[in-house]
Amino acid sequence: MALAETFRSRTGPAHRRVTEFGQAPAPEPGLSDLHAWVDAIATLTQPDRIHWVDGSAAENDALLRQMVDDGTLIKLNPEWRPGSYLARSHPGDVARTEGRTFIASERQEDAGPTNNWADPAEMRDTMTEIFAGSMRGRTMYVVPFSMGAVGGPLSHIGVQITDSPYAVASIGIMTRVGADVTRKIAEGEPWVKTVHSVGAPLEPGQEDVAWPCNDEKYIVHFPDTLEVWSYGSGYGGNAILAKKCFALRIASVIGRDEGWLAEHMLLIRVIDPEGNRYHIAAAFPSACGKTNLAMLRPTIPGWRVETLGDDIAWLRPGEDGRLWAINPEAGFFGVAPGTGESTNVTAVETLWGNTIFTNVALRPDGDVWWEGLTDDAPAHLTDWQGNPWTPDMDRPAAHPNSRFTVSAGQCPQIAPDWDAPEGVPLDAILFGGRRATNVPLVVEATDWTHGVFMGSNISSERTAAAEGTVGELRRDPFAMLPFCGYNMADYFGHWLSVGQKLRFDRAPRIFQVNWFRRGDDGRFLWPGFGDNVRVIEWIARRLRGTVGAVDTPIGRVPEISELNLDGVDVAQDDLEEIFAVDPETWKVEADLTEQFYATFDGRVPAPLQAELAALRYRLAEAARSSS
Ligand code: GTP
Ligand code: SPV
Ligand code: MN
Repeated sequence: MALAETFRSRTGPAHRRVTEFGQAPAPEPGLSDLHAWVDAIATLTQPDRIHWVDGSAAENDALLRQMVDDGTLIKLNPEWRPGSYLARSHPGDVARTEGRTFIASERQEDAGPTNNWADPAEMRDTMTEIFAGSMRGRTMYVVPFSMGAVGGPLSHIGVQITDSPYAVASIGIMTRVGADVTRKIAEGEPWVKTVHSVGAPLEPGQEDVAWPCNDEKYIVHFPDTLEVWSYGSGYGGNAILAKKCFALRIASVIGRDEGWLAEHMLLIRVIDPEGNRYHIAAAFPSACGKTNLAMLRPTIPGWRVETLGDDIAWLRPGEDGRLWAINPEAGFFGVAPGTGESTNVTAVETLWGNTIFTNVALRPDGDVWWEGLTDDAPAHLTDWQGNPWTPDMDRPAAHPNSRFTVSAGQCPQIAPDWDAPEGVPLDAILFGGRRATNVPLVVEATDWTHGVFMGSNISSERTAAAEGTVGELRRDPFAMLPFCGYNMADYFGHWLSVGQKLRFDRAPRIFQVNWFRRGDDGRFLWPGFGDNVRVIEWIARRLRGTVGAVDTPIGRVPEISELNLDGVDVAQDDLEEIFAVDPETWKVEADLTEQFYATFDGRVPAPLQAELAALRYRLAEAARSSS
């Protein structure tokens, strides 16, 4: 007997009761797969109730009210933060769990050495086992969602089943949820199945906790059948399955097969004083500045940035030979600490209300606070775990990976057409990371292949966005290390092949940036944030062909005198250090690249191996001419 049947016979059919809102859609023929799948998951997980989410405001209000009553959310003082809530997670459920994230592809080599592979048949049995009865005592929500405007040419739809009302409210902000998606399913549009349980069934009479979760966690992707199963965590990227699990890991596989790219990128439109528009996408690892660049307030007068997206972009070659991009999300799930008036005033304004905060500190007046929101901490706070906190304590009041969840439409500089189904044509792509040494402020790639080589070499110091040692340097190619749903070497090859579909004079130009270089004394050498527009300005002039560049072994950098530094104070010594390219330390980088490429057993595309050889040659030449 198959495992699923075993559980069915052991537990009996699910007890159904539909709540006030969550009526199931009428059983029309186009929805029979959906109904059958929901039935099967309910039979397996044994929820007390099934609620079909319609995405209405009334439903959302009821859900939020219920979560306040249950103690999952704290309602913030509406005088300061209308329509806003604070969630405090379990202390062990605060970030993505990369060690518990699996790619269950038929063939292990399709997952590659950078992913945790699992045998799909075995993993399916494991999922059947742990999900059996996992929703007992809880409501099972069925959430139809669209990534990208519903019906758009680059959009994709899916359904998430979850027993977490917090996840439902978050999905409602981060995606487009509602009956129009169910309509698309009924019309026969393909959709992705995603299943989520916090893994904390309730026995009759057992009291619930504010943040149910399970010590045992599984974030599992089945790329061959386009499914996600997530167990044990209520945290963002582990629980909002439309985001990292679907829009990156599963979508990267769909993109590989269909000729497009699913990327961990922000998306902006930059407008110069003459009104010229530039569309830029940028891939930085988690907690390395995407939201900040997406909401940049330029410090050069006359320049403007319009926000299109802050975390994920889907890129597709157009018939015009350009690379078109959409932001498939509908909200921001952003890092709170470091977000303040002096760093990201746009985010601060975006968060005026209608926001769900997770793991930030609570002020006595019922508003929120986190490190970096203001220069000085309030005298008394309740910290992210609910304990009294004063500034003399040597632990932060907000968790370093505390987050806000808010609709994109609330951003004061959101592009008026951010929702346009066809997206925008890209002019430039930036790759970046958090590098205290070696990597200059900006380097331009000589062509697409060199740019792909750059992307494949991104490394970054680890942040609090995932479990692991903060500060440790690791390779994070294209900022996709935790998010690529297939073999990373094949993904490099896919980037090369997408480049071949673009007209060479219309392909976006590729740059590497690093806002995080530090001096010997440990301070950041570059002011960053709004001043990053000075780098964007140079990039824009490069795109127009109105400024030259200096060749270095690793690519083209600005002549320091060509950088617009009016109104900002950066010492000449610091500038020189920001752009320094030391052939000796870069030889070490090249060695690391070689070691990294070697982990792929000969699968790294030959053009990238050739780029590595060419880099070594240029470094040797530079070392010879300087000695
Ligand atoms: P994810 O949501 O995890 O993908 O993160 P993200 O890439 O959107 O990072 P985010 O913009 O939230 O920034 C993370 C941290 O980096 C925040 O604490 C920021 O204050 C800090 N940061 C962002 N931009 C800069 C910069 O230009 N310079 C410096 N020094 N810090 C920055
Ligand atoms: C990231 O870690 O890159 C995030 C947050 O954007 S999460 O959605 O949790 O992945
Ligand atoms: Mn991210």
